Amino acid sequence: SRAMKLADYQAPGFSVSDIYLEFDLQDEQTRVTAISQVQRVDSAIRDLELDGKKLILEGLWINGTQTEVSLTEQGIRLTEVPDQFELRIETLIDPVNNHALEGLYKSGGAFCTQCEAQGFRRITYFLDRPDVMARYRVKVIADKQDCPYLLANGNLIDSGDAEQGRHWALWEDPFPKPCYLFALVAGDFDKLEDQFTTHSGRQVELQLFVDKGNVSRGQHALDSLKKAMAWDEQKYGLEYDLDIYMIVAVDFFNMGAMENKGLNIFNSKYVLADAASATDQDYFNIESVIAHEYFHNWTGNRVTCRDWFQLSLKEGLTVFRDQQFSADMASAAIVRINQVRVMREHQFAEDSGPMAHPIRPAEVMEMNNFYSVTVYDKGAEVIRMLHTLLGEQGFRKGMDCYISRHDGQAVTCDDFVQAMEDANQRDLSLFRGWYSQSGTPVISVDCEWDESTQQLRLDLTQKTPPTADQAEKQPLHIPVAIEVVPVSGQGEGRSEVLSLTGQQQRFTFENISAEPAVALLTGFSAPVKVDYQSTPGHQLAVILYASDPVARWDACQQLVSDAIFTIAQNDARTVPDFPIELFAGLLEQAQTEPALIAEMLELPSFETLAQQRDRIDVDALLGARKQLKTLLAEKFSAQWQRLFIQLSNPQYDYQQQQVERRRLSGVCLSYLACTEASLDILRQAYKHSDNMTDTLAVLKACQAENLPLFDELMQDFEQRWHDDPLVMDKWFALHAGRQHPGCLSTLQLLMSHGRYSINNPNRVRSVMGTFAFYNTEGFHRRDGSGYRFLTDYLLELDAVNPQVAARLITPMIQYAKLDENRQQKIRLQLLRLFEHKSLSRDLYEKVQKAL
Ligand code: B3K
Ligand code: ZN
Repeated sequence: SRAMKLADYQAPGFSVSDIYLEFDLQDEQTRVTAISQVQRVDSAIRDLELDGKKLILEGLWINGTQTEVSLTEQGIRLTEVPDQFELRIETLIDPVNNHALEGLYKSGGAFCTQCEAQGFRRITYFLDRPDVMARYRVKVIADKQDCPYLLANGNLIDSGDAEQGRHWALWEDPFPKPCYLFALVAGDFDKLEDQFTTHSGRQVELQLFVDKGNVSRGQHALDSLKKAMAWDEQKYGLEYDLDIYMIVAVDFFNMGAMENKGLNIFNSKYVLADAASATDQDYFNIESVIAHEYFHNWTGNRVTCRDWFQLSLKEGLTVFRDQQFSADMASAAIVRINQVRVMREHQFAEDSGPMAHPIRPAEVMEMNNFYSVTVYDKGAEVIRMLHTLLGEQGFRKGMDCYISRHDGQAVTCDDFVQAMEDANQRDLSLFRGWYSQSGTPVISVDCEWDESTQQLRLDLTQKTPPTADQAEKQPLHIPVAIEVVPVSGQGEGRSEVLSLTGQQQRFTFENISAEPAVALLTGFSAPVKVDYQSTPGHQLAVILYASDPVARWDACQQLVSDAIFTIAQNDARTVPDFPIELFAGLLEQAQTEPALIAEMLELPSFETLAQQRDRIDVDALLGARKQLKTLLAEKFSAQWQRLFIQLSNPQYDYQQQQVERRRLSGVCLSYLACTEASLDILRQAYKHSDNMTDTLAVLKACQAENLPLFDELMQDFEQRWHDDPLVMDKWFALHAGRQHPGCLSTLQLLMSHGRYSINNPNRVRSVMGTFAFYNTEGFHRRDGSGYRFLTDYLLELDAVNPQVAARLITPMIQYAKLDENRQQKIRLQLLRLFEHKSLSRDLYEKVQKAL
């Protein structure tokens, strides 16, 4: 398998204006008839090559004449075709045995599809590339009893009965689209219905399809959809464009959801919620994913990607839009803090590992490997920087220009930046480097305040370390937001966005009369690391007096990180004093800003800490973090207890103030669990909880501290929830994440549990995903048994579902920061995979890069 290169892009030689698809749905043998109207657009290209995978070709006709084809590596070739013709293709496919969950497959009793990025070629032979856009008419035929609902993109135009207890429906989507946005669903569901009237008065039917018996868990998703529709009109002037919007929740799904035109298909995890079974975080995620897929209707569907290297064109932009939406719906500061965590824990790690790539990759072997935290989340950060540089209004002007200029087209990231430039008359040529350069820039800061001249001088230097894919790096245009606050807390602070464009640059501030503390990168204004030796005193001033909540949280994290590293290095019993003073202050104020203070009281995760050093000592770092946690728990045990009691809520409601209190109360519990006297509190909290958020907080606290109570409560939990797969995922994850000597045998047990199935990605992620990503101690066992365990499993999983397997390997390829012994143990396992005969392209690409 070879890599594809962005530089080799060629426009298609043929276009397809219209396609008619007919599906005769049967479990193991579905017949697909595809009739396309094909036109040659490049007279130099004589043969038509079509993509196809795992298809049985039953027949192919050009203008009604049956024609022979030759097979290619990718599909088929039709030689010397006419300039314009009707192409009819009949294929057979096998949905029931399709466990890769790409193309047409069965989820439980329902037929459904997933075509992005290249799944359509598993349905019929076609030009499976996003710059070929056609109008679709789709006829779905299936058994009436098994599949009362027959759905596809667009509007229903006809339906009727067929022989042998079957029936059919005919759908038409008026908007030309790439085949990755095609979708079909046939099955039996419960349906929730609602309506939305757009700004210009269009009446839209909203339909949400869920598994039978789940109606009461669908309301939040439907409400979220209406909020998203209203928000996009108000914020960007973008309205929905069809008469119907359907969302179907399925249990077997590789990712979160899919934005198919007019027919979104969702992982049920991002649809179903009620107080008893879903956490506040679940409610939040549902709202954000529902919005994300809805926002794709404009940023992705109406304006789509020319080729898959441009994926961030739609994903970075749509993630940015869903972040803006979430910030408006909930607490902006907390939403931002969590996004910063994602960047630091996962994206920085990707940048420093073997899969490093720019947000617009230049080379791809398996496209599914590039639905990455870089393309998505760093992509969103790049859009955010544009927003920062152009301002709210300038950004909106650029968006208006982008949408009106490219509606109905398949375009590039460059087209997007060009629209931003043109609408604002700004030169963004240096900024464009963010699209082609991978890696995390490091900004070093040299800062001096001169009392006599009242000047503050900042020297900023940027340097991007080489990455696996790129040795040479250029300076970038980096917006560095800063806030200067007086250390004494007396007097005014100052906020500004500095534009760092050179490798080194000096900024001078006049009239700084009192000693200042400087907060750098406020709001996380760029996806970079900052190297700045501040003092605990200055960090404290930022925590106390800065106006930017993200900067306050960040200073707090930095102060605590420094303490953890000090403990780890000294291997010492001595803990520096400053975190203790800090916590005393935070605990006192906790009630005034519960949400922010909860985030501040949360110790930086192991993953975040790991990204701050070139080499890490896993054991020392885990030990130090634990030591600090226990110390803070004991020192303030009375405060944690008092606060926890004060925070109890009346009956559960997913409402901001309650969410914030529950979050803080969960943090209290996590400290309380480290103290001896807490057993009764934990037990009572579990017993009296009326919602999943509080219940899970108890279980997590017991798990983290390995309390015997954990097993007792988990048994009770299993008894209550064993019939509910989404809740059982939480149970699986709690077991799989528990750090204890027997954790590998626990994993074995979990995987032989009656509710586990290797065919269901949610189950796999909750057990093996949690283990590999978050059970640091177990996964990184010195003897390498954690790595071997994951590898054994990957070999099995890869044959079933390569996409999910390739996600799970992530923690094992990011080994550069580990000690030599662990690195060697990992390489041994990677070699095992590499030598495996039938390794998927997905895993092959990652393993080969990691070795
Ligand atoms: N566009 C889909 C992701 C498709 C992933 C294919 N492997 C969901 C989303 O980002 O909205
Ligand atoms: Zn998306």
